[in-house]
Amino acid sequence: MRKIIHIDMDCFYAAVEMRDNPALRDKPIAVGGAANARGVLTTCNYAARKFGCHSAMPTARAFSLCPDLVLLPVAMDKYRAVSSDIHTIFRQYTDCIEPLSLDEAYLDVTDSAHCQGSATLIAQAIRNEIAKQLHLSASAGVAPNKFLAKVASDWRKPNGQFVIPPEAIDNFMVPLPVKKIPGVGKVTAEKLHDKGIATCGDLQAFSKATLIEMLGKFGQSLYHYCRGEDERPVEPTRIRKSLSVENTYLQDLTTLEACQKRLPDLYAELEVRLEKQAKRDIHKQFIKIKFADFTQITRECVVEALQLDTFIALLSHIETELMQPVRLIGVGVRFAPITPDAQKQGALF
Ligand code: TTP
Ligand code: MG
Repeated sequence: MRKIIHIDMDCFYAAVEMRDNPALRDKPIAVGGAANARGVLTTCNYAARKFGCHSAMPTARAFSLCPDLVLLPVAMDKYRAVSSDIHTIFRQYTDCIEPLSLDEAYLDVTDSAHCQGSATLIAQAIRNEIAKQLHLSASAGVAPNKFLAKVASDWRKPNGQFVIPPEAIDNFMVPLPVKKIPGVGKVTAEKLHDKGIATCGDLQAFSKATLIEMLGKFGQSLYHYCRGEDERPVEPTRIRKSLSVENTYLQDLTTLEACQKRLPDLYAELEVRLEKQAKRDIHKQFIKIKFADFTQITRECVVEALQLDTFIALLSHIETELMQPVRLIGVGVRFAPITPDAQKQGALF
């Protein structure tokens, strides 16, 4: 039986901004892009959430809900530095840490000797250290697996923790709404609701085969999740080797020019994704094309720095006469390997 802690910082980017400028503390604040540039909120504090503001909401809409909202630009480097400090605290308790984003991580403390081996006390201690050293609040979930720990960390948010011991799993799962399962978004939830399934208890009545038929591969995970089962280990060395974004087009693209026109949008999205993670040296850029018959090719080249023009060049090197209609374009980068030193400094997330 494992002991897993899932830690999730409370309104992370907004909390960092409030900490660094106490005058903001009692105001509704959000971090995100400007209203006039089709910006969206990356997050907002709890005062703003009371007005109905939330992550991914268009900034213009947020201002219409909350005219006094204080909007701050996204300061990624600052959040990365704080994230690194949080991981330094984690590492005092275990090396088995799997970051999910800057503000979220799984910790496997099964073999930790700290706090008499109590995962509950370790979670408490980590949250205390985060509060004491960094003046930020975190929430934690403690459970025998990753799935339950993640659900649990949301249970007493903000600044709380919730423990699901093995003997409590069955009672916890039966009434749990399906939309609390990570990975069940709006679409899946609606699909399930249409079948009269609202809770994990409802889901438990379905066979694995039926769930797979209904939801594809995710149906198999769901079969286990709705019983509170999850065998996935915490994977501490999830070092990204590459990062890419891709898009499948509603209508196949039939000319090189039509393909080229799609590159700036893909490039912009790639830049956003790169922004969100630790700074890494980029070694290569690649482009991936999937044709109408589902065959695909990739082309890549070594680069010193990321450039849109490189993708345009890679695309034009693909023999146009061989081209069938294109259904998908992807653009991405491959990272240079991380040195052990950088690894120690926690530059992985
Ligand atoms: P979350 O943990 O989802 O949100 P949060 O920490 O702001 O709030 P909560 O108290 O509910 O945990 O995301 C962590 C950070 O990731 C968040 O502060 C901003 C960023 N983020 C985005 O950039 N875009 C998004 O759509 C979401 C959800 C988060
Ligand atoms: Mg969070």
